Amino acid sequence: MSRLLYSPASPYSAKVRMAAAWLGLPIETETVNTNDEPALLVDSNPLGKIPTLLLDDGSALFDSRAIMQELDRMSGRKLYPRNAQKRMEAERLEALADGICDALLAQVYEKRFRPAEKVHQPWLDQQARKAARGLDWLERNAPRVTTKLTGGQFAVAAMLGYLDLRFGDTNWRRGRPRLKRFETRFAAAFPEYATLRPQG
Ligand SMILES: N[C@@H](CCC(=O)N[C@@H](CS)C(=O)NCC(=O)O)C(=O)O
Repeated sequence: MSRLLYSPASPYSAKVRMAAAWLGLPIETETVNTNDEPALLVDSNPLGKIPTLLLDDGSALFDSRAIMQELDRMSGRKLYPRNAQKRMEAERLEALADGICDALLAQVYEKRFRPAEKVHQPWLDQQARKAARGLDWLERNAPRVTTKLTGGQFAVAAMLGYLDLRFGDTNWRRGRPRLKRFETRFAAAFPEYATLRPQG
């Protein structure tokens, strides 16, 4: 059985775990600490990043978007729309949500891994602007939640969960009612969100 290396706080991992659960795919999961650079992880993924999916044939797949495409194939194409235009929109939504995560993580890592006197505030501010612009774009183009969830929606939900986990003080819901509504409707359509969203 495939095995997913992940961490509970990781938004990219949460996206993949939620999608796998939604599709009912039998995938084992194992937590890893990327800072320890465990052999299990770095021998499979030279980048030492999660999520990494260990496949039955002994090979490994990364990153999260490549894994999502594999989940789509494993499920008989149930994770992304078949219609070309809608599929492109779902993939763009995922890219944007992941990109917002990149900007959020850059801020977390800047503070976590650099000595306090070397933290560069203009860099933090630039990353925060990227995230804010991304959220504003999502507010203007909030995804509609129907009975068919897509990879893009799992990505947005995982990113919002990460915002709550690490940036709760920014009050991202203020002024973004459509994004807040997406969150509520997504949580109703996929109750496992409560347990699979990024956790500290
Ligand atoms: N583009 C990658 C990003 C993965 C990523 O940056 N994951 C973080 C955890 S949320 C990580 O592994 N960080 C450890 C590191 O960068 O060394 C993806 O979509 O999977």
